[in-house]
Amino acid sequence: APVVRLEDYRPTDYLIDTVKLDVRLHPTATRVTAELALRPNPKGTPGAALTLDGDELRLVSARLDGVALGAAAYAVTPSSLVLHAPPQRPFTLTLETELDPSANTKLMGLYRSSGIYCTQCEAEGFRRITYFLDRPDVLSVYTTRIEADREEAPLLLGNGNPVERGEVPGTGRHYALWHDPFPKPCYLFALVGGRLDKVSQTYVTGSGRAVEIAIHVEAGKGERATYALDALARSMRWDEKVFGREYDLDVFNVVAVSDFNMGAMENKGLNIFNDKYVLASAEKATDADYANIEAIIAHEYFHNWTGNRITCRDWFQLCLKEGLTVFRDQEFSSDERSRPVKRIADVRTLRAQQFAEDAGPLAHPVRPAQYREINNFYTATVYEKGAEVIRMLKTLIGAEAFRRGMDLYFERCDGTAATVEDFIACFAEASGRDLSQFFTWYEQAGTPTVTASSHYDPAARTYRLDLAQRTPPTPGQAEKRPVVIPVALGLVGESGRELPLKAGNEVPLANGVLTLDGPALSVTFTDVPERPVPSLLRGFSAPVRLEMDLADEDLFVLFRHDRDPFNQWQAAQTVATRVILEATRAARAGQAISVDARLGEALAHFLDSRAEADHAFAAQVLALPTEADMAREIGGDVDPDAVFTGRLAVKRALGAALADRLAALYGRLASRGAYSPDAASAGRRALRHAALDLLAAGDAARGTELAVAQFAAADNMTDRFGALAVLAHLPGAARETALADFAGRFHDDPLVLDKWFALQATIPEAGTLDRVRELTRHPAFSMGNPNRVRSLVGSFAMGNATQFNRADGAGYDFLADVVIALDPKNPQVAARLLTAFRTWRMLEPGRRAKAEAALKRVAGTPGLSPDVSDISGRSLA
Ligand code: HT7
Ligand code: ZN
Repeated sequence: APVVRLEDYRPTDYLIDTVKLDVRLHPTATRVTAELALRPNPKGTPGAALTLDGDELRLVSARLDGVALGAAAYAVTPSSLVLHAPPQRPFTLTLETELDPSANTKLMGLYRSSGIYCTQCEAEGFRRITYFLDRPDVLSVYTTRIEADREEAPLLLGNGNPVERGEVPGTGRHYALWHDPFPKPCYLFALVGGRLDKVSQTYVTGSGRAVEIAIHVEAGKGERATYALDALARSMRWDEKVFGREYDLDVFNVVAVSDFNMGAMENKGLNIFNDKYVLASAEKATDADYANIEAIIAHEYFHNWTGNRITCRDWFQLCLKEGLTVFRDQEFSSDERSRPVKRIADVRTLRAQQFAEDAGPLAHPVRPAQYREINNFYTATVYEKGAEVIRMLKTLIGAEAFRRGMDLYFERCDGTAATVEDFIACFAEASGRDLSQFFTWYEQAGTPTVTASSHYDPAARTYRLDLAQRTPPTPGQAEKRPVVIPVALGLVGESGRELPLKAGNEVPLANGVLTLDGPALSVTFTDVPERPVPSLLRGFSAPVRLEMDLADEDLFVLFRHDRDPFNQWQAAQTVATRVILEATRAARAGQAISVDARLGEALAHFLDSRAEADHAFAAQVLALPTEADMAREIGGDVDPDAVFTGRLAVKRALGAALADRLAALYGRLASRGAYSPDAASAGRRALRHAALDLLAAGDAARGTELAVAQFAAADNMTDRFGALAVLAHLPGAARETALADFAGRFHDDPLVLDKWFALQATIPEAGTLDRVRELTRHPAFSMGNPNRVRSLVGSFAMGNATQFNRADGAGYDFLADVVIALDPKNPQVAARLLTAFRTWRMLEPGRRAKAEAALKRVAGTPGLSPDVSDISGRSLA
């Protein structure tokens, strides 16, 4: 595929003001008639040919202003339709195409999922339905007539508001007419046809408009959609309250389908979801599932303003809608649940996904300057780092100016296809600040490292803090500029009191936030009554790596006393990271591992004094850095077996040292009463699970006994699956019995079996690859379903460091085989699986060579999709 560059952006030569679609659904021969009202774009080239995009299309007929097009007037292939000399006035092009939704395994365009007709058009799926100017800066008003067999598809949904429905006499077919008054790009088009159950309610907006909100799910699963419906209503209220944004149509429909390439899609008035992010019940969904459902329902709903009403000019601006909408959904979940715990969870994800991406060959800026395959840019950098950039903006200009900037953006850009420049201009205006250097965050890839050192002068009562930043080179960007880094900070006395923050020299310090915008900055604080411990990057105020050689004892001070809960947690993590690093070094050197007892003592004190105050926070404290966290920390020449051994030794030592406390905590936190997914109850279960996990590491027999009992007695999936997850790390008959029991209980529920597939794929034992291969032949497994593939193969490749990175390279070969086999069917999912190699250069030489060979084998496969060829090519570059 050719490279597309941001600098080459040009407006289209034609505009499409209205689109009238007539879609006659049929399992294998769906007919689509598209009536496009076109006109020359005043910003385009007069007289230019009109080139419409297509993808695997078959044209049946083409008419211009009602007259069949002569053969000489146009050229058509499955991937384009060119009108050589279009009229230089408004005209109508009527195109008829025929599609086979049942044969659509790519799940882009119109396809069938368990008999339900549905669409996925972002990013470039609409061109698989009809020939079109398939780009986000072409905004049109859509009217859609959907026709189908009444028995097969009693429910027919489209974008916008319902206008009319009726029978097609004598055919057994019926139709529905939908009209969406808001001009939109074609990637937001959607339709659904099928036999579905619904849960619904009337939502009254702040200004008193009644909106029918509904969730449609496979027959018999309606009960499991009530949580999602409630989350939707809460999201709508929150957006009114916090961003002043009201919903704008008479109906809002959500449809859940079981075959879906990603999490969900924000089509105007008709969100389509992966059913994993809609369906929940106490018996079948975990607390984490509930939290994800709430977050994704909110995310897609919030797109109505950030993405739909204001869309992107081109796909380079993807972060304009995605980073901003992630920021909005993070804020929603923080308000609905616990802000510090949500922040810790988000930073864990950011580091695990985005920092990993930024440190390897797939690194790219939040706003990339070029791409070959846009589907490969729905990344942690665009989404998660994109959200961090907005968060920093808010920190830098303050909450009030941020809100004014958002209001201005909604007012000024509503109904347009905007750019990141348009967005930032609103905040520059609202705050009176020059944000030109801030813009570097959008253009420069890589994770900056901030180094900090300090000196306290007791006689002068001054404290000097020296900060410096540097960003390592990334592909195509050897030289890096300094970025604007808000460093939220505090000074903590040894006894834990917060010391005054008085900057003695001319430095950019406001509201406890220092702005580091050059390569280095020195600040001298005055009237500092005692030697302070610096608490830097409070709340993780910038997406950077912090290097500071604080003594362990200072970190314990922060862990105990910092008024910022994020930095309390961070301090404990930093100590744990050091302890695991040392254990890993010893393991690699073949030496005996000894574990510094002070970490256990600090955790013991924490369990005794504070664990009960906030269960969810305590669970985060007890969760050690992951193997992947450790690998990133080591940074190169990584031996995943040594990391695993070192980390496990630390976990065992902590489990043994804290055994009595953990057992007591585990007993105290036992479930009482019926399951409820609320944050406090989920926090209690999370801490209980963390206690059991650690306890089982220290004492396998006791852990097995407790986990087996919990598994058998559980009345909810969080407890049952939590017990099974602990058993998964304890080889033996009890584990296999529980796994078999679980499969038997939930044999008819694919979403629950996904948990079972995923768990087995992450067992850190030599037999796991064979187990995974065997599971690919399980009757419930299918390469055609993205959730199954991600659960089994994705969990193996992304969540099992020792077995994916087997020294013999068999893990890599397995993934390469799956990617090559899946690519012709579903390139998007295949390409995403292949990103499991994104950190291959950090491995020790033996594994690195094997990973490279597997990647080269993929890259050399004839007929690769643009998706996989792009990822394999960039990974090897
Ligand atoms: N805007 C959506 C991203 C998306 C997508 C969703 C489903 C299948 C294919 C897709 N391509 C891109 C989802 C979101 O971020 O809200
Ligand atoms: Zn999104």
